[in-house]
Amino acid sequence: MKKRAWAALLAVLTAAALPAGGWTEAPDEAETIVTIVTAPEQTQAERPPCFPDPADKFIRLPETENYALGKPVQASAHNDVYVSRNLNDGKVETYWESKGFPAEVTVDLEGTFTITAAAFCLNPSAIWEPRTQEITVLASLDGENFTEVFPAAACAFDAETGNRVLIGFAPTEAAFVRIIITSNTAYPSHSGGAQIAEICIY
Ligand SMILES: [Ca+2]
Repeated sequence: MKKRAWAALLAVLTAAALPAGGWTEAPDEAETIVTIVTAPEQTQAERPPCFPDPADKFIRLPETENYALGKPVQASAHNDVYVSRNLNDGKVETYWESKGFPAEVTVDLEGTFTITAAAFCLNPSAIWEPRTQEITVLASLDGENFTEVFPAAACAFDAETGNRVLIGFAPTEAAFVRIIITSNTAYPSHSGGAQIAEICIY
């Protein structure tokens, strides 16, 4: 079929599909049957009691300022791509892994604060099996002389409780915090090391 014949046929079909006089606006009456439904303002997700939030079992972290977040960090050697900046980037999906033991991390708080607690987090995914890591916490005002505020202890990480460890200690003035980790039951081999996704200081 030639192009002119196609155009004529298309015009006939288009005219047949349109109502007489072409398209018209919807009648005003349509607006009168619209029902407006209002609902209470909901500002956050709500969960019925019959669906408990898995996070309810998580160890609660303080809501006060985390003095370590984004601050300069120095750490002993790391494995592969698990570098020290992963320690306080605010993401539990990124972690630091030391190259052997003892592993040491020092956070410069960039100011002097009265600290009372520290938290150590791993990814809460169950892929991260339960483990204990022996951790010591020390504090310093000058970055050279450190005092122990939490003596070495086996800290248990478990995805069931959020893979978090929260420790408290006597209020201490600190500008630097040092963490020493001497074992990790999930990675004890010669090439293994400490694993921490986030260090938080409160
Ligand atoms: Ca991280």
